[in-house]
Amino acid sequence: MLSTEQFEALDRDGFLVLPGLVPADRLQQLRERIEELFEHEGENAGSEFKKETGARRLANCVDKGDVFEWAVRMPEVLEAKAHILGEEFKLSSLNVRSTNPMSEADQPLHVDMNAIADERGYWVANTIFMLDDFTPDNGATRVVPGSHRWGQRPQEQMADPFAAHPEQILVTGKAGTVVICNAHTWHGGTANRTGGHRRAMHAFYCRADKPQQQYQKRLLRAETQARLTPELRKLLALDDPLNDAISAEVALTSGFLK
Ligand SMILES: O=C(O)CCC(=O)C(=O)O
Repeated sequence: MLSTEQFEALDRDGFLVLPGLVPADRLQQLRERIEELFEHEGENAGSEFKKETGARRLANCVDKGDVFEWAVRMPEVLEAKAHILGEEFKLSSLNVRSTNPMSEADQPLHVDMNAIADERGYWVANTIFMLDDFTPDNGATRVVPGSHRWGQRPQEQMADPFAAHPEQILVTGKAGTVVICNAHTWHGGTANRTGGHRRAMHAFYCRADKPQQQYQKRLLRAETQARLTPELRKLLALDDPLNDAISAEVALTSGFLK
């Protein structure tokens, strides 16, 4: 499904922008369900993972409606993940991050899970679903192209990872765009200087031998686990003893700059 040129761009830049991948009806269903969840969860929203000043967050989204299930098994996304991580990978978490109107601060540049590629290669890969247009003013994600190849973390190389990096670019696009991200690439959300929310959903994957950010087997209710297809059970590593051994302890402890 992805072309040779797209794979080359992903390898070179560490991210790939795929416009128009989410159909309008899916986009609408997602936005509606997400707003329902923010309303319903109130102060607890995001608490399975973390809360963040300046942004609304939801975590553990596979457990929160079947509208989320298709997102974690989109063929284009899975193909790109296999390219980055190798054939053996799993979902690490499915979260929503919505930058508040007039939020003042950029996130620091970071790599997800603080991950550095090891002797087997890359082990984290993220996906940003733009649920609203990402514009230069509303908190679009900043990315430093090629930084996944440096084998370094921003907080060790920059005096101030909150500051602008000379090589950073803003990833803008229309709602429905999907950004595939090698999550070793330095990136972060930016300040939202508009009066509207900027909503994104993050489908985050990791290599099979690494811990999940959110241990799906513990977080998903029994009724959710019972309805998942074998394909999804495998993708979430629900029947994987190795995952049980490595994910239970670190679950819920990892965030950027930790
Ligand atoms: O929402 C974004 O633009 C990026 C968020 C991100 O990188 C994070 O929360 O780790």
